Amino acid sequence: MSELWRDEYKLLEKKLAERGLDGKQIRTAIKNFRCETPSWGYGPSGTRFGVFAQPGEARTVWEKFEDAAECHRLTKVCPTVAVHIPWDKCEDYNKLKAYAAERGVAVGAVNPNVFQDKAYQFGSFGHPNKDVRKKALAHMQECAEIMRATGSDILSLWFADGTDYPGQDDFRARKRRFEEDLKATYALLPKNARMLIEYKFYEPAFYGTDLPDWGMALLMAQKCGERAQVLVDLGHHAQGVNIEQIVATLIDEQRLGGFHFNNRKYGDDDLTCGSINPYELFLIFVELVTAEAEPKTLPFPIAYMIDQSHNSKPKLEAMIQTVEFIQSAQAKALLVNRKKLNEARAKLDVVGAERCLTEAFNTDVEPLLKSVREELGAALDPVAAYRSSDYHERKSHERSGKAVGAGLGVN
Ligand code: PSV
Ligand code: MN
Repeated sequence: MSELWRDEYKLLEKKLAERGLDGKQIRTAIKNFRCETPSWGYGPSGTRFGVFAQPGEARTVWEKFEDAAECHRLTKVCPTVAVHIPWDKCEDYNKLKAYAAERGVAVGAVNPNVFQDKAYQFGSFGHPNKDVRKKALAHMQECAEIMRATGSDILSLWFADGTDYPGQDDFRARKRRFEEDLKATYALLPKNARMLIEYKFYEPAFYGTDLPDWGMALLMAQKCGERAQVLVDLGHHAQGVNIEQIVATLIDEQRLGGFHFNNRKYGDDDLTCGSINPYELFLIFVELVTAEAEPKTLPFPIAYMIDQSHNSKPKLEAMIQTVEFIQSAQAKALLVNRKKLNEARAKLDVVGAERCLTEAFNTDVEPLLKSVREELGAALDPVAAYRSSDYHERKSHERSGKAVGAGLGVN
């Protein structure tokens, strides 16, 4: 790789000093940023219309962790892996913990799955039948035990519950069932663990989703306790919704628990984060880095997680590319001169305030990221390093045969 970026970095350092920004602080924030990758982003997935297996894709939970470890080896910022149960069900979770540790990673958030089993056709916690709710709660208990065995401190909840037609069920009764079962789940959490509640406005329910928006997720979190927080999945909003404002509101209420990064154009598309609307991602990060720079604003660290599963891009390559996009948005957000921004706001200088943002967004942060990656011992250009390695080819040879377990769109 050409060394030109070093000169570019020196120039950028000068530019930052000129803008009155603290380069050291910015580097530290980039260096400390960590992002969890999802096991389901490495395994088989598909659309409603079909599943097209990719050569070399992970077939088992062990292989998913192998790929996640490769992502971490190249980026050095993805040390944890979210698991989805039962997709990643295994006989011995202590063994999984040790296997992960040997490869330099660890189990991150545990995601219960109360949407795929036939019993959940009409819901889980929202189901009118007590036995189905009991079954869902028993699964929560199983997940809490997996958390204990693996050392995970996040239970990440998403429910497919809802109704398809007007009149199908009683909204208030469903809300009360959810409240009761979420409280019961909260009581199952291991000590010091958190419970994140994810919302989604539609799909698979087409009329009324039980946890459709941040308001409902927040309400439920507040009813459960301070270790219950909201999870924002970037693909779970209607067109045009101001996600950065939601993020700011949740931060202010001390209930922003974590993120599921991805991007959407139409529905819950699970596209590469930042590939469709990088400016929106940047604006979200402006809220995040501002809060992170303030003491005592966040009761718990924000859990940054990716929730993507690629069908057209090679999975591991797409994951590494995603991490790069996210780091770029964070770095740009860190370049906003917040002092100048606050002054412009106080003077009602609308253009001046916006220019503080665009100046940062338009800065080329690649040299800065390369310099931090060098310090972290990561590949300077992780995607390029992966593409020129023989990892994909090797795995394609090793991994022939059918996947074990299920994944997105795969039953
Ligand atoms: C649902 O669309 C979701 O975003 C939830 O986070 C699930 O856990 C994940 O996708 C995988 O189905
Ligand atoms: Mn999600």
